[in-house]
Amino acid sequence: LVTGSFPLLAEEAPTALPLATIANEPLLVSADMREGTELSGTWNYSIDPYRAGIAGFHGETPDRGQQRWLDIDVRKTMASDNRTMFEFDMAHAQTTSLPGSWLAASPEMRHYQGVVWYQRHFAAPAGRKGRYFLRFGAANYATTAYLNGKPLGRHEGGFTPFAFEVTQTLRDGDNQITFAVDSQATATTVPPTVTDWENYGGATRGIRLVHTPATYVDNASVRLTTDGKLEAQAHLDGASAAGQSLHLTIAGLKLDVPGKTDAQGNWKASIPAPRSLVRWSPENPKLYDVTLSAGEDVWHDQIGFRTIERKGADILLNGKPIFLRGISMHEEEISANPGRVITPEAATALLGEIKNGLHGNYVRLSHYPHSEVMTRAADKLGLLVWSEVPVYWMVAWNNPGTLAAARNMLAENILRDSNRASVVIWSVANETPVNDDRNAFLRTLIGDVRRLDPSRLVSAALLVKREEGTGAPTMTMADPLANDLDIVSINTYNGWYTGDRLSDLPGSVWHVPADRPLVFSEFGADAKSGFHSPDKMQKFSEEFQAEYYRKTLEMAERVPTLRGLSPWILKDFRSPRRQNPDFQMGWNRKGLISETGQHKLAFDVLANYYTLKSKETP
Ligand code: GCB
Repeated sequence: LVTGSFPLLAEEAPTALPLATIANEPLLVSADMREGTELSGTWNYSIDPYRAGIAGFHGETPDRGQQRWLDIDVRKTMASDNRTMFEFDMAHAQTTSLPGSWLAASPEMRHYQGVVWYQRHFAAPAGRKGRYFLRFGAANYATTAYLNGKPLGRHEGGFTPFAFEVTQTLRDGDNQITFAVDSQATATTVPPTVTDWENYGGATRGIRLVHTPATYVDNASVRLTTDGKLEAQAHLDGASAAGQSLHLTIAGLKLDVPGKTDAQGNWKASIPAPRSLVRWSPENPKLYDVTLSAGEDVWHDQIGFRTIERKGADILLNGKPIFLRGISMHEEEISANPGRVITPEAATALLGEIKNGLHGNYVRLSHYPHSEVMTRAADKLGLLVWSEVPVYWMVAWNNPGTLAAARNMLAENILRDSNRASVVIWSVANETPVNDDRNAFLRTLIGDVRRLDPSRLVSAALLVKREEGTGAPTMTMADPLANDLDIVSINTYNGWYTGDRLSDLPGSVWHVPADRPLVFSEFGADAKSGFHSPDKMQKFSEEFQAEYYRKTLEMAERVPTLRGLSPWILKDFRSPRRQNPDFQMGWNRKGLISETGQHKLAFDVLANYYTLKSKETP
């Protein structure tokens, strides 16, 4: 299109590109089950620290020489036209492997935050028909994408999938994708600049060209309701979406439900669940093959059916009270590679430590939506999941753009995982300060969850008011948001960040709502794997961490409404905040497992506790 033609059209300026949100992007629910072209592998990349490819030196359209998305052979153009001026040459830039954070691409990239451009070529599938979508599993944080020199759009948010339709932009034979990812957090991004984890910039999850028929199932879900029905819904997109006949088939239940979409391409059905239905649970994570055939499209997923409710202070799974034996987890592999790529094998290994090592039934996926690979692994392995959006610490509560970004990532997460039986709790925030603006912001998110997914529970990790006593402190839930949540979740670090003696912890007094389940969503202490001290009171020793767990668990046992735990954290993780030169060196050491996979003493303390707990309640 633009080879040799100057100047660029105004609408090609990246800042003018449409922002992909759930209101306008293809949802492609269960896209990972569809056929497509894998675009993982080798990509060229080029850093752009001054964002010269995003805006020109006076803030307008980028300078000619910086337009990295152009479909041109720079060398040839320069050789044939000496008016051409190029500062870059993507085709000859260094290469890296995607998906993966650029922090691992080279030593120079280890601490880079800003814009990186990526480019690769691929051959269009032969005999194209139907529709094609370029889908990113996630790219952190803001992405601008181009195909064959044409702008596709932008996306904000580092942990949820997004897609652009490219049916018209694809061409026969060779195609060129270029995209820029800006990892720079600001005061208005979600999360903002200060977090307690590494900001892994880049395309950290898979990129695929997804193929569908001309009319396809864009969104579909099937779930079990508390009154014993299977509730199905679907939305078709395309020219023949309206009045389309379809069939929902669940072979394992001998179920074949015919239907027809309405004028908007929507379909809904509610049928009594067959008696033979085996409910999904951590003990028996039964998944059914579910198919929705609509016209030329066959939508497919593997779905478990279960119910989750709150009744007074109880959490009911399939109608029975349950205690959440869990742990929190960052999206970190058990290896020292900072690329942050989670493969199915890595996800199964990590969750296996919880399920088989700790005898757990639950994981808090903190502090952002983890890869769909992870929630699929949780479905298969049988672990309940808390999924969170990165509304973390200090967010720009007053900024409408910040709220819009948070709402969009929450909606993208809910839509992506609507068919995951494992996901039972949506969390809207972590450790945020109580004030009117924040309360309004979080209530909007809670309202979104209730509207988009009334079938699951909503929570947020809150802080409590602490009053010193003579021995143990008194802890009071004073956050008004507690009343808006199904589960009151509290992060507590008494005995680590406070001066409490560990022996005093069990005597702590907890004033928490009596009518709601309480979960200790975090507690923890750093320990450097292999650092031992005969004195249990030596911080950073494995002995201290183990004793801290013993005493905190004793404390937790005394809270009558306690229905779950997700201590901090499964595995040591990178955090620029943690620079103690003897013990941390850039790692938060609160893991029960070291970054190289060594179990610390506290691992067994928690495992023994959960073994006992599993005998009390399933
Ligand atoms: C917290 C945060 C978590 C931190 C942890 C810590 O309360 O929610 O993100 O990493 O404490 O280690 O201090």
